[in-house]
Amino acid sequence: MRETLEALRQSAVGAISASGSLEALDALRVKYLGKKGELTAILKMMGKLSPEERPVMSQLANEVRAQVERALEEKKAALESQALAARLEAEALDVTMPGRAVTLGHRHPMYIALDEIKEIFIGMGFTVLDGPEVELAELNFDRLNAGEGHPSRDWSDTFYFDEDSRVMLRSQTSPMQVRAMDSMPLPIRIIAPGRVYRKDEVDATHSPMFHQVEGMVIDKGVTMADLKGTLNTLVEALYGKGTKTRFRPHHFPFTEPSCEMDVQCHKCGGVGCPTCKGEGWIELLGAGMIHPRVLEMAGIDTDVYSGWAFGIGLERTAMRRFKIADLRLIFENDVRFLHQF
Ligand code: 2NL
Repeated sequence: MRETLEALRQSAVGAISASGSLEALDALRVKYLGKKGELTAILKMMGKLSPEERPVMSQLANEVRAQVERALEEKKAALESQALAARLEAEALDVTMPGRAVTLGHRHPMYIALDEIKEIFIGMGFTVLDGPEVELAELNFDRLNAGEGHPSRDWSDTFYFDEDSRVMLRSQTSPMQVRAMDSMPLPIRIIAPGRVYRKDEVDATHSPMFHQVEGMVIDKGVTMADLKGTLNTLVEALYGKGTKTRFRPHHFPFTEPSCEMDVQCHKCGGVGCPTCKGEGWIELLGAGMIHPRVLEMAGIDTDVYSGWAFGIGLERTAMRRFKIADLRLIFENDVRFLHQF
């Protein structure tokens, strides 16, 4: 039995020191010390020994067990520290490596231009309204004094949803202003920016979808002088103090009197150049005193209240501001184009 125990000690210690993984090590523990292991098998034969031999062999067996256990523990500790070292190596972080640049997005040039206009009007006490792009023709046309038969209602100009021409994509943001007249207490100072739709062929200056900002003031004693003062303030904020404007008579169904406002050409100072097509002036927006019939349809007493309104196309403003030659660039959203702003 002594030989068997010595042989076990040798083979166990050898196998343990040669093992290369924690799994293999655990298998060795089971093989030598487990319930069905080799040492247990030897211990079971102790009963067959003489009373003199038994304590001697027991002591030897205990020694062998203790030595194998120690070998197992030491090897386990060695394998674990090896694994930790390998992991630390693999997960090493080089804090001196140059960083990877993050590409940041930014606002679309159209919305840079819109935000600027919004800020100017918010500064003058206006509220910004948002509303539906799918509208009732009643709000888009009838309530704006463009009744049945008005040319702007034509099927060739408007995106209708139904045969009876009752539901449509709004052709201007004015229906929002009608909703405001119906729902807000007077006085009213609002702007209504947003997308509008007209059946136009796409070219360098036209798109079936574009953006507009309309604005409106209704209060007691509001006159054309308020309109001019407010729009001059807008122009000076956009193009600099002292920028000259000019108001020309015009016609819109929803305003009376109506006008268009030009700004003096920033390039040539009014002399005439390619930017202003030799005119010295650049058309910026349409405006006017709200037609009494439009106010009356909203139940507003025209003996007490009056108001003015305007509409400005955003694309044209942004194109001028960022020197964009073709409207299509604004909607194509090629990032190489957009990143220039
Ligand atoms: C243009 C002209 C304009 C309005 C829009 C308006 C709205 C209501 C009542 C009266 Cl609710 N007027 N809006 C007034 C004058 C001109 O737009 O050339 N837009 C690009």
